[in-house]
Amino acid sequence: KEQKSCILWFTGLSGSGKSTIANAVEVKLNEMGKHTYLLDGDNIRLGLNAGLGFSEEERVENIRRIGEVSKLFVDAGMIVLSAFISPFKQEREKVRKLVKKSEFIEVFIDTPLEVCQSRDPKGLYKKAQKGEIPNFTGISSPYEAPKKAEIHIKTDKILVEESVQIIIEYLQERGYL
Ligand code: GGZ
Repeated sequence: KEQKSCILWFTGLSGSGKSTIANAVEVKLNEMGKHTYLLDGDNIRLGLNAGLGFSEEERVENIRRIGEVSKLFVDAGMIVLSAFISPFKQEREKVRKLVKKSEFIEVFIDTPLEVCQSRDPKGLYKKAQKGEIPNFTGISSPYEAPKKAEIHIKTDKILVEESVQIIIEYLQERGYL
């Protein structure tokens, strides 16, 4: 294999910046000639997982399938970027155990709830607060923050480009790139 494959598993609240950062990391990796695949709500929740909602059971199944798909892409030699809230610690740990120890890199996009709420690009927090969206993460459904993520990014202190740099440097220092 020319490149060392792995899963960059982005976890964080809705509006935390997971997708934005994951997309920017992917652009950078592609510029470096690396083969990547990005899994997010757009290609998973609208396709493979269409029909799964946001109850605890459905989120567990959502993450289980995404974990299995991520593993397949790792087998195919890719650097996989998976960006989902993945609010439950136990489900993230199950995905971690699907692959070799060095192949799972948890990236905690740590943006305070208040910041996510003030951004509210799709108006979802506002709706959730009015009770119009049940089981909304951070409002009426829990988010279990990672305690020992490989990469912990506090987005309220840095720019997207700096977050990208932290992740790229992590990969370089450990021989993934
Ligand atoms: C959280 C919800 C919900 C509820 C719809 N709770 O900001 P977005 O819109 O684009 O990203 C959120 C996305 C979360 O899907 P995930 O597959 O990442 O969630 S999980 O890992 O928990 O299975 C949000 C939208 O879906 N959304 N309803 N109730 N986010």
